[in-house]
Amino acid sequence: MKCLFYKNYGLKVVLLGIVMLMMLGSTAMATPITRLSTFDGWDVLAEDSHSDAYGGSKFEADFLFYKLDGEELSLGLQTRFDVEDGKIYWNEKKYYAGDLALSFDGDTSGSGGSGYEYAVDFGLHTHDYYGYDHVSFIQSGGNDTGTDPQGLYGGVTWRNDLLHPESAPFAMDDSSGKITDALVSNETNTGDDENPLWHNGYKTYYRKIVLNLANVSGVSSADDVDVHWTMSCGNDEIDGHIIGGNPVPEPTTIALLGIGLAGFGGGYLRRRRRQKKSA
Ligand SMILES: [Ca+2]
Ligand SMILES: [Ca+2]
Ligand SMILES: [Ca+2]
Repeated sequence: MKCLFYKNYGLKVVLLGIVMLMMLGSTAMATPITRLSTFDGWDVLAEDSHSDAYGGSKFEADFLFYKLDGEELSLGLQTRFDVEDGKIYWNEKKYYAGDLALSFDGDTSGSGGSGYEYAVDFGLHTHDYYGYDHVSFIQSGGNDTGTDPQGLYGGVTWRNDLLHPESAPFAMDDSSGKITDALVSNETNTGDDENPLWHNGYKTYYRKIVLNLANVSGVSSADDVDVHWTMSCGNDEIDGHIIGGNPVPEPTTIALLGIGLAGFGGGYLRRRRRQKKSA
């Protein structure tokens, strides 16, 4: 939802009219992205914009879901990026899925995603943006293997060879080690259509993990949980935040509402902000 704030009430009616027309337009053009039926019964942790990825649909992160049952935390990612085998080939270049970044202390500040001290590795083979360098915490002969065993890792540092650095953190570069399995599920069948990868006209993929928070030192279900995910270019990202078992919508600044409107609004356009929705 786009919100505008004006000082000049003389222009208010005119600008509100324009905004309403834009909203009607975006509604008419909206893509019918809804939750996969495999996430029926889960809560929405974050619903990202369904049309904000650089490079288009193949890079769209759409939803994070969660379930909290005592100390057992389930997290789900729904994205049109291929997180089944973890890579796509597009425009003569390969792109790779990142790891799921987690923080349990309510603080995600710090450069390069250093506020995310934990990662769930999907066990995928990961490269940097240019596709030259493997990315993993397991070093072999001085070279990354590119693949870590799936699971929850602590003491994580991040590798951020991103085209869009604002999407950091990307992939686990180092770690104090694997804490526990995370029971990754990436069944091909999305449960929605006859062709299992298709959902409402788009190829759609998902990953599910289950963590027992009792395995994470000093963490309980009542604590803050921050979740972040992106891919090797950073073309899109998604962020979720749970406090005391409830999701918190997080505002994110958008680049520009539109050159035309920005020009028209001029000095009256004080602030542009996108509020990430939590349905
Ligand atoms: Ca998106
Ligand atoms: Ca943190
Ligand atoms: Ca990895």
